[in-house]
Amino acid sequence: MKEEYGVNDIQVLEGLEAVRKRPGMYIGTTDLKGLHHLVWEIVDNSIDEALAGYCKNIEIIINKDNSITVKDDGRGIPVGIHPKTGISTVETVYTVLHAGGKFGGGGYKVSGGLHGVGASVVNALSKWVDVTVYKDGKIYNTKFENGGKTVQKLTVVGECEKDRSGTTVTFKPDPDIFDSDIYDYETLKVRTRELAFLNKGLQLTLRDDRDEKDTQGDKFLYEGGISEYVKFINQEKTPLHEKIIHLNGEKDGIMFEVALQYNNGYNDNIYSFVNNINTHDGGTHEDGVKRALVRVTNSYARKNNILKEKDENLTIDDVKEGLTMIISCKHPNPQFEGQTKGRLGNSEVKNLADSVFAEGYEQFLLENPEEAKLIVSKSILAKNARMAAKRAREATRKSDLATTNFFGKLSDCKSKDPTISEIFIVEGDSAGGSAKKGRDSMTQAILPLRGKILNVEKARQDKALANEEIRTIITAFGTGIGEYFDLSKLRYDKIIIMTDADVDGSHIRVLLLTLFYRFFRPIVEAGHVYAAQPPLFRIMHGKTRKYVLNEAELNDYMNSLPENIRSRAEVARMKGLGEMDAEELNETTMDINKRVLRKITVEDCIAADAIFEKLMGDEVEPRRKFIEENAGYVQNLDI
Ligand code: 1YM
Repeated sequence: MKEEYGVNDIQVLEGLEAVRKRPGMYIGTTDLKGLHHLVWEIVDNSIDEALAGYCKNIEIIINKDNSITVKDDGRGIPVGIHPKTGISTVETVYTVLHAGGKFGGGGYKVSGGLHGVGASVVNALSKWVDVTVYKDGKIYNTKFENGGKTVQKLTVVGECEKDRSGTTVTFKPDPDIFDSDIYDYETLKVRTRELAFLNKGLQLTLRDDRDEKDTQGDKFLYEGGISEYVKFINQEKTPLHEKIIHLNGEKDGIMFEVALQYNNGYNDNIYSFVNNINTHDGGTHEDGVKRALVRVTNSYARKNNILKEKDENLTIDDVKEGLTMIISCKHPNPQFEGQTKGRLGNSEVKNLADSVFAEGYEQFLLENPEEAKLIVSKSILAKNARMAAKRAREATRKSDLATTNFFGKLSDCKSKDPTISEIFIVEGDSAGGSAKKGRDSMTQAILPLRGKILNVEKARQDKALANEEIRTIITAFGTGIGEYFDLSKLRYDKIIIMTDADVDGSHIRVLLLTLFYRFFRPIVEAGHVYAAQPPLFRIMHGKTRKYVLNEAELNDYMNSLPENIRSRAEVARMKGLGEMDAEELNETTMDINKRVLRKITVEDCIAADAIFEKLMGDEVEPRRKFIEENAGYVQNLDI
């Protein structure tokens, strides 16, 4: 044994051990996000192979045991002996922690040399890994166990057709490292689809072998690339012009691409990417496009006298209303900035983005005067509304918390410490009354809502801000909105939506979520929004009162009772919050030691928006379809 272990082997094991000791350094977290991150580390290598022009198909499979298989038809990882390590290149890629293997890297690697950095990280964090390479008529295989210890060196295990090539990797995440080892199909699907949009012509397939029925899986292949992404986002919306504008350019190995289409809505959906990674804080690629968009629109509007001499220029806020836009940049040496590395810093990209966009967009406006007029007129309407909204926002900001009646029906908590304060937004005055009596008035504020709040998906901001309920919420939160938004001013750690477990209740919940998503997205992203889970059943026997959340819990509880008690237990279905008295409401839904809260997250803003649009937007047909398709899943329908 001793002789087989050289200096290299020891260094290798130390490297992978470092990853196991501090996985967060390499994959961010060890929760569900980290678990899914492993998949993308492996898929990244296949995507690089596709960007190099050698791979057309990538398949991702969730196996029955929650291990993951990734297959591609690229050249196959090189099988020869690596000059530096003296072992096969495949094994080197999977066991040597490259210097660049830090969280946040990955993606397009035209520079070479840094290839496959994530593979060794995945190996370090896996119970076992199996790598098969098809190349030159041979099938090669190597295996690792328990955090990357080689249990089978690269060996020829069979023969294949001479023209077949590719790499197949299967790995099982180590349950000692991750909180959960169950993969979520939807999470993988959203990103797989996104990768297909961002890499035109590349076919990605996702399949769930845990599900007996799902044999086909989902296939994603978009010849139109990001144009089709724009179309996808706008599918439930009403576009202002039919054609999707798609522009691209290249300079010094930097590829830049943008696709856009306006719709008649009031929100924007602008998403930018660098090397397939979402730059959620924008950066030079986004800045360049926005600068050009504002300049070209203003100049067109002036030349055609749609914007008069006395009128102020349009700003980015005006021209982005109703805009769906995808920006994608492939850069050999990207510099990511900001605390979460979500911003592209490379200054040379700004002018490239500006010039590619300006030239192409100007031409589009000239060649399509009717569409141009629609777009520019919309921006001018947006500007007028924006100025009215600004006055309204200033009013919400200036209002003095102590003296104003803006607070409407808010019963605030006594504590001014935001880290321990919570606000319950409660459906209906009667539940609001019970909540007020049952709360801990030191830390819990209550805001009762009468009826439905305004649907902000269908209203411009000025109208939304004229709505009293919405103004009360804005003032209560304390953050302001738009350019005045400041997360550090949030007055509550938890914003808890408390609605009935019926159709009206979920409608109000969706309306509130729409408001939060559109006006207070950072609050949702920072994990401050929750849904209360009021109980659905009350069971009484003797002096015992027990509340349970759903039918499954009811059955479990009933089965746990001795027969003589069970037969005498009284089960009542809770009709709504209003039915509970203050004590019951406190005990079941508000008491921090007993209640169950569900955290609302925006895992994927794009997918969330699609659902909001479906449920709340102009088009009736998608809503009808959604209801039809999902009606079967509805539990506890109460009309
Ligand atoms: C399912 C995972 O890893 N595919 C893959 C990886 C590589 C290559 C092809 C490849 C790259 C090169 C030459 C090159 C990698 N090679 C390396 C390294 N799929 C998967 N497909 N030949 C093949 O870049 O020159 C790292 S990854 F470093 F060995 F070249």
